[in-house]
Amino acid sequence: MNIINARLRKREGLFTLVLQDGKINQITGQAASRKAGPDELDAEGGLAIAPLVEPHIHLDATLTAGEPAWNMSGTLFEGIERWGQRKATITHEDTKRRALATIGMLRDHGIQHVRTHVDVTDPSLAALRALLEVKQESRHLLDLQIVAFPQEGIESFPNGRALMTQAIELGADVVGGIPHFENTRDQGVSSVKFLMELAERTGCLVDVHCDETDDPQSRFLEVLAEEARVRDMGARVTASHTVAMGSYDNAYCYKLFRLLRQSGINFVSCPTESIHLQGRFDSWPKRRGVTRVAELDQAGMNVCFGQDSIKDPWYPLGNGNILRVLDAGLHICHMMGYDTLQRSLDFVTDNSARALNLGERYGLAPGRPANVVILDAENDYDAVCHQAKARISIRHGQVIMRRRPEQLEYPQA
Ligand code: 17E
Ligand code: FE2
Repeated sequence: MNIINARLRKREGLFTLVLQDGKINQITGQAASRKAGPDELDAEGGLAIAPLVEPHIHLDATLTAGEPAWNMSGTLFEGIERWGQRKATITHEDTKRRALATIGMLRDHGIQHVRTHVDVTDPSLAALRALLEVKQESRHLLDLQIVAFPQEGIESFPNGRALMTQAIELGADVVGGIPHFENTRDQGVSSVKFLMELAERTGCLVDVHCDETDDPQSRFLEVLAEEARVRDMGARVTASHTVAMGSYDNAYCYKLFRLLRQSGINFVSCPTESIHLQGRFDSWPKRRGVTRVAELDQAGMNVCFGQDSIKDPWYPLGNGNILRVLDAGLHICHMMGYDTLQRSLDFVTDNSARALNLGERYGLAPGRPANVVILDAENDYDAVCHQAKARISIRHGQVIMRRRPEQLEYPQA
């Protein structure tokens, strides 16, 4: 199949993408727009991009908001408490049904690569077992990475270390953590050492919920980065949230950034989630409660945006549209300079793919998988400005989603 009349990011003109045997065979420039022949798909001047990526979501918790009670304070801590109540009632079927429904929402927004955290502070590991099945059953729609996420702690939860180890043995791809939630600072530090050791021994990637609090004394990021540096694992390690960095003073950050650069770790910010959950213990002025996204980016570190939640105990909204999160993130993080807008899709495509270590499995280039999304936009700036939608999603050379553009009518004209 050929995709014709497509625009490409950061390039002028129209292009044809030749897809063959599930791979991108070649990409060539067109002198002018032309009509589609048989077995050709007309992008109609839309922007062809590598699929959107969701680098941070909790598919075991989505679509549970209000069950059995709503998070009334809007804090992370009440979210964890409410989730604890819901967690007591989860079943295999219930988890699979909600995860698959959410995956449908992600598909509809052109997402084909997802990293999900799954709570493993549950002696039965029921959610993990369900998500391992979901991963297989949704392969035709997206690639799923599963993080063994210790929601209630590794050191502070009964048998926490054993549950993490068992989760990796069962087939989780990524080792998680939550050092700021452990009972003591020492436990936070030892949890990070434990999880890095586990990842190094098993060859897994790492993605830690790190310093998801406005407390400027929460400084586990430096521990994670140093562990990554000495083990030479930085490219395989991601620090998620790191919102305490939004409360660190500049003197500490100056030193911290030197270590972060040396470590080469990746960052995920979830700006809609954090603007909602953080700042809750402030009266006025209220902190933004997001990490230093623009500063990390300017310092040459890899940073991307994730949605985190869709209607769960932490966040009652969300619809699978990562471009909505990009829009919010650019606002919240003071990132609407012209240069940043021109490459804004980096934060939901290439940067996220790098955090997920997708390597050659991702990108619009000959030899890569024939996974392509056509956005209803001419370029990055236009995509954010017009809140573009994914019009067509192609996976392994097959169309898996096609959206009819909305039409406006003006009856009086
Ligand atoms: N769990 C957590 O610790 N933090 C979050 N933002 C979510 C779940 C969604
Ligand atoms: Fe999260």
